[in-house]
Amino acid sequence: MRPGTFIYHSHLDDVHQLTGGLYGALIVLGEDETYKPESEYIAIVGWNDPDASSQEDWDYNGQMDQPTRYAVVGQTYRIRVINIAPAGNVTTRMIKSDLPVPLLYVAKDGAEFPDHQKVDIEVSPRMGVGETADFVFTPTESGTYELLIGPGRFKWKQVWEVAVRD
Ligand SMILES: [Cu+2]
Repeated sequence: MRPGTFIYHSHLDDVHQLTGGLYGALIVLGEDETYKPESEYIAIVGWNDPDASSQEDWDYNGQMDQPTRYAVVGQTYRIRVINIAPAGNVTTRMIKSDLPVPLLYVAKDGAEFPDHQKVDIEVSPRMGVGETADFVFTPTESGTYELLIGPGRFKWKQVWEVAVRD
C-alpha cells in the first residue's frame, strides 16, 4: 500500500453505522518514515445524526469542540482532512485575524503530489464523501490562527496558538 492518508469505514447499513462513528483514519507511512504526532493533525468530518441539519449534527474528530492546538513558528505541520459524512462537501482553510493564511496542498486521496504540483491554497477544493486531502501548514509568525473545515453553513473552528520557540 502506498503511503498516505486513507480511511476505514463500515459499508453495512451505511448511514446508521457511519453516524454511530464506525470509521477512522488509516495513515500509511513510507518505509523510512516515523509518525511524529507533534507535527501531525488529523481532522475527520462526520455526522452524529442520520438527518444532519444543524452544526450540532456534525462531528469533528468525534465531537464539536476541539482542544486548542499549539504550534511553533517555522515548524511544519501536516493536516490530514478526511470527509466521511454520509453526504455533502467540505472545504478547508486557515485564517488569522479573518485573513486567509496559505496552506500547501500536498496530497489527495492518499497520493502525494509531485513537487511541482504542490500549491499554496487559500481555500481547498471541495471534498466529497470518502475523500481525503493533506495540507502542510508552516506558520511564519506567532498569533492565533483558526483552521476552518466544513460545509458552507457549518464550520469547524480549530484554534491554533502559534508561538516562537524559546
Ligand atoms: Cu466506502
